Amino acid sequence: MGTVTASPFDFPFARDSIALIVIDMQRDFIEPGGFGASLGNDVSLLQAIVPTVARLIAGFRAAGLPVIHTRECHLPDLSDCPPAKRLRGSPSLRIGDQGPMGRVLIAGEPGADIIPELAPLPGEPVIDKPGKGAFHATGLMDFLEMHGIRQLVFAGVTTEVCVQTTMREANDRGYDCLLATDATESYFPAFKQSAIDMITAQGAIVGWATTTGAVLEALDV
Ligand code: C5J
Repeated sequence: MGTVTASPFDFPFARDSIALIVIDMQRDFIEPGGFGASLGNDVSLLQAIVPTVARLIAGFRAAGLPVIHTRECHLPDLSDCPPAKRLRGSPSLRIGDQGPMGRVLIAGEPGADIIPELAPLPGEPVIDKPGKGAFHATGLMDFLEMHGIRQLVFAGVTTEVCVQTTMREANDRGYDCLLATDATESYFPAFKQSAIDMITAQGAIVGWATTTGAVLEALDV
């Protein structure tokens, strides 16, 4: 077992049971004209991490370690979208509405796709999730168990919503969680920092935080 330099203390790195999980790097959140932009967010903040996430993915692929992708999206008939999620507030576009990139957050529509720069390779799992957390109503846990994965490195968006929710779900299920802080982003920089602080407080109560460089160094690729 190696270590990754991390906060609040070094992360015990188990090469034979670690995977990268890339959360929701979808056109709807990252590109102008998508769902995130329609909510009034500045998507350029999220676009800035794309090269770093790409480096992290390349490192895991080069090391022969699993890369898992997630997408927040719903079935076309919206049967997996709680009305409480779809009908909340008065957004200009609701989930399922026709937007500039097809129906918003609907599986199979262009906006729900992972951005081309980070496209999954054939054979890499893509977990479609109706919630913020990637364990809720998905086959993620089965996949992890089947492949003996006990540790997850996290990247993706947004830090305080889908990334943090999934880290908390994973932590409660007994996984060691390591967040690559330069490979995750929020539309709200203060929320990103708060999420990192909450995750690492109290002796890594949810998990650890590190940099992409430190992860790549541990991978030795
Ligand atoms: C949000 C996400 N922010 N992927 N989704 O609604 O974080």
